[in-house]
Amino acid sequence: MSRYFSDKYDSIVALSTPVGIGAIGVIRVSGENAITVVNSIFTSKDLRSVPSHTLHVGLLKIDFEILDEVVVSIFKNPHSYTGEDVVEISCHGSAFIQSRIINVLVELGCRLAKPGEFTQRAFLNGKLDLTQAEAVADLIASNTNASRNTAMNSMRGGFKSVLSSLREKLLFFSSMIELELDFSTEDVEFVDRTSLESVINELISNNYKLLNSFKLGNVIKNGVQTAIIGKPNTGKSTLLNALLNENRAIVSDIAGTTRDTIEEILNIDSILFRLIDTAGIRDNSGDIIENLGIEKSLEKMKTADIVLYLFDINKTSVEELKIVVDDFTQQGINFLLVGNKLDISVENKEAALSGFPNLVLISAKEDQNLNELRDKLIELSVGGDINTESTVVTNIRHYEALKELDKSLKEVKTGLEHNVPGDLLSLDIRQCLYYLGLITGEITSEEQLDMIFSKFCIGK
Ligand SMILES: Nc1nc2c(ncn2[C@@H]2O[C@H](COP(=O)(O)OP(=O)(O)OP(=O)(O)O)[C@@H](O)[C@H]2O)c(=O)[nH]1
Ligand SMILES: [Mg+2]
Repeated sequence: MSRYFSDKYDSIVALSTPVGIGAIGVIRVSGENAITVVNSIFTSKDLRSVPSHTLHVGLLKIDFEILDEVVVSIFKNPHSYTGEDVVEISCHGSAFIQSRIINVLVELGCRLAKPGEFTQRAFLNGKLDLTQAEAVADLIASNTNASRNTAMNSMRGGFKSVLSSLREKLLFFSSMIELELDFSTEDVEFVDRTSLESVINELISNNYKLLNSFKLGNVIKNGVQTAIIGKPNTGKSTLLNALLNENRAIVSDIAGTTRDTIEEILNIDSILFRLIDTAGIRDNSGDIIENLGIEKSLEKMKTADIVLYLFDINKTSVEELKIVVDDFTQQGINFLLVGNKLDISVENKEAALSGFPNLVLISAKEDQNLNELRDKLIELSVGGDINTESTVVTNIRHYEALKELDKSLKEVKTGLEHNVPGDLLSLDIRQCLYYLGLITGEITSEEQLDMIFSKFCIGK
């Protein structure tokens, strides 16, 4: 039963640290009555009269039960994460204590927070726009320098400010058009069309940079599925081990050693490659298990972002490679040809193979040219440029809206070129502003917000 709240002003509570035993646990409470309700079980002083951004040590007690000795942090609205009154209780990290305190707070009228609800409230209270709120989840999920940097940049308003400068330019453009509309009866072209065109071109090119950054953004966020494919005994497992710098996969000179796929993560310059070692592909192996492995290899080949096609340079003819390249090209597979066993190569193969694109010759066993291979992997996945300092679009929702924005901007441009009346141009500009609003959350629906925030963890 609620002792303190009506539904409208409910206060939410959740454990913000991971569930389980730890040195300390942090329980977060946010809402109009957050301070009052914690105060009702805090025994050492009256939290309602302490200043914001202060810490207080004391016992939490309900009836005759001492719940724990805790440190309470007080943040008063609007200067808190959610924009509401927030209390963070740092308690001892016992799972029992944490859940007991939360249960008591719920008995006193708090409601258990939904995933991401603290951040959702921050958004609803105007503390963050949607790009910043989404970046909070990305920051929590970040696992490399690059993913940390891009998320941090967005969370601190980097993407927001790029979008607001686009928005300002659009508004400037639209005000020029409207000026022209106001004077339309006077039969003069009040606004110079060339300057309008230069503004719209600038907008298109700025947006294009954002769209272009998504290739990198996607790779930073999701990693790159990289399948090592080739005939048996070409050294696929040896290559996996060499890149990982550990003996992960069994290597032997028996063809058909690898039966099942093996997946491991390799970090090159902050990009995570999901390396997949596969069973060597050959016809009629006669072994059922090996054939199943080969089927899996073919499947991985089709779904991978990059296929490393490994071949033994001493046993592979140029004609054979040409067939492979044609086949990959036809299937639209992003591939890199990797000639292995350079250390025992008797003839100089480099000249013969020089006509092939995306080729690197290595020795997996003797660690020759593996850095060149790493560079090629980066080049193939992100075009070689990993600049996480500038704004990088990592979110598919943003990317889709930017694509629509691009279409609308181009419609404005075509309209200008065909001298369409200003009121029609205005409509297209409004459409552009709409797509910007979708990204930042100025235009959104409850369902969309629920969908976005449901991906967060509880307590954030
Ligand atoms: N000389 C030389 N031998 C290599 C090199 N790479 C792999 N080998 C040898 O080639 C043999 C096969 O290596 P694996 O890594 O097991 O080959 P694989 O492609 O995984 O073979 P399957 O799993 O059967 O498809 C082993 O004897 C390796 O030591 C290399 O760069 N140079
Ligand atoms: Mg193998």
